[in-house]
Amino acid sequence: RSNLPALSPDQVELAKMLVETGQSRVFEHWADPGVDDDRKKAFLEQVARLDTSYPGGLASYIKTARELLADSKAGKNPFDGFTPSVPSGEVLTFGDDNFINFEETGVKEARKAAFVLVAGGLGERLGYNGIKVALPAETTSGTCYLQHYIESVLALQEASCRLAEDGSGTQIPFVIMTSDDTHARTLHLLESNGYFGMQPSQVKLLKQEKVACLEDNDARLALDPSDKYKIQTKPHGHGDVHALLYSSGLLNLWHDAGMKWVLFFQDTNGLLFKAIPAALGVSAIRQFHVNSLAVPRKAKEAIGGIAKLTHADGRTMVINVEYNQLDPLLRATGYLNGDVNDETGFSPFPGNINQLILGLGPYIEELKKTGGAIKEFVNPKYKDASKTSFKSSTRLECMMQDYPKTLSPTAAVGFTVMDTWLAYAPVKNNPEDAAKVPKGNPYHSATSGEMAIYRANSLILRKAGAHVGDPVMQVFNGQEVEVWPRIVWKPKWGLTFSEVRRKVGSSCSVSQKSTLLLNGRDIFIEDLSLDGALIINAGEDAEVCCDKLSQEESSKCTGVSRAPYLSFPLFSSFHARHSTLCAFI
Ligand code: UGB
Repeated sequence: RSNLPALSPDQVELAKMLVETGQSRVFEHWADPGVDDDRKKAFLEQVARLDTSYPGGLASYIKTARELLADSKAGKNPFDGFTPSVPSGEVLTFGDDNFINFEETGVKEARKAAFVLVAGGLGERLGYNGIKVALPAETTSGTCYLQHYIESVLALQEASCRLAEDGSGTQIPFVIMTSDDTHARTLHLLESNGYFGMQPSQVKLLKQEKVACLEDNDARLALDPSDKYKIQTKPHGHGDVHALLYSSGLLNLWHDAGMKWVLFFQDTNGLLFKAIPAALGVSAIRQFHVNSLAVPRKAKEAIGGIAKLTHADGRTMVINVEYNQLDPLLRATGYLNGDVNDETGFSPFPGNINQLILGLGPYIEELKKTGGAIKEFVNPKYKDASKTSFKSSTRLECMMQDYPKTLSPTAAVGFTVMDTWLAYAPVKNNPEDAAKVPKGNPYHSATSGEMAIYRANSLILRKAGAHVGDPVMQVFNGQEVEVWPRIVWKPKWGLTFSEVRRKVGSSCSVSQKSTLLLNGRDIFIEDLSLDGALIINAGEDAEVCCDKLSQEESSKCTGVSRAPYLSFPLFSSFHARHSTLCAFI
């Protein structure tokens, strides 16, 4: 105590708490009274931040850490007593009547939804120093992830409000969870780009705090190796999003404004919004409290499996089981072959892609009980089999998809399976590591993420009736990928399959080596034969029609200024061979 500078009563309480929770060692090296007082105060300020940003405070963090570290040392199976089975969910086939029906419902519901992007991670595996949402999702248009997400939400907003029976408008709330690593750069990206067309008041940034690192099985706090007056901290995981949303007060505001859904999504999935309308429709029609988006999963593939777990005492939950835990769990519970494909060629447990849709009302009720705290885990890297010391400090972590773990068994927890090509192409791995991925497994790199967008757009156009050339195989950055025509459109052009089908005639063709960029809402492609590059930029009020208008019709249309409508008679015989046509309206 004699080493402490003059402290406020709160700081005294915090210092006492540290001593009482077995953390006296953090004071041991402190300089004599009167020396380093500013640094000592800064230390206690950091402790105060760590205390207030964790549900239950730092004492609760240390207590939980001791329990989890003891379980980890004892090798306790977190699923002890549970037997897995395949839960029921909705399996969708892109473009069929069922899918279109869910999409229509989803678009109607979108005006009652809030979107939450978790973007606190730096993406160390990607080997990129900047924020991942600033990366281009594809290099044809150069649109970055954040712009794409915002434009997708705005397109949903516009389409949803058009369908609103009472004709009312709305602004879909858009929340971004940041961290110290990403906050300033995310804000800068938004501000320097006019929030990509969104009203700044629509966007809220919630910054997650890191948590204290632990140096041993007694959960003693680790000091920063470069500063003895600082506790070392590390990210706590995307599960923080629930506590942050709860404490922000936003959930109640949304509820009072008539919102019904909250959608959570990750930082680099350029396909996701192709799956969102139908998945939201599933939530609405099936009244799911929790709906996880999933894709067919190959047995042993490195994504978690969604499983129903039934405990010997009767408890049940539908939850993501990480891939490294699923196989041992199956083997331990009577599935002798563990995680294997069934007759469909896929694991019966759908693969979690970590995009969640929660019903707002039940979500608020649950968070009132938990404060948004999510069941944590610890993953210490031990020095040896005695498990008595760590190679480096560890910390508690939590995952947003573990939210259902505390729900009552009566909660409606389901999932929606979509084709992988439509819904999932994350960018997580650097080119070197991606090149080492065994053949046939997904690379999850910037290369594969970009190619997946062209593939999805090509397949959607095909389904809409257009003739799209077959892909060729090419190697980029050591990764062999399918290269489809570089077809890209703005979300407002083709938000749903019905929308795309309405705007594309069946006699269009696009060759494999072509590039087609549709940048505008009302662009209609009736009779286009493209073997080259075509970029159409159409302003808000412009309508562009690429078809076989007669000379007489087109002369009537061209230049009408009241409702700007421009047609290109040129397209009646338009074949762009190895050339580029840019039409700016
Ligand atoms: N994130 C945060 O916002 N804060 C954090 O503290 C950490 C991350 P990763 P991960 O897509 O297939 C998840 O690192 O955690 C954000 C699921 O857990 O890309 O390895 C971060 O910015 C896993 O079940 O992924 O694995 C990013 O947006 C599986 O679904 C997001 O959280 C896997 O994703 C995910 O962070 C997947």
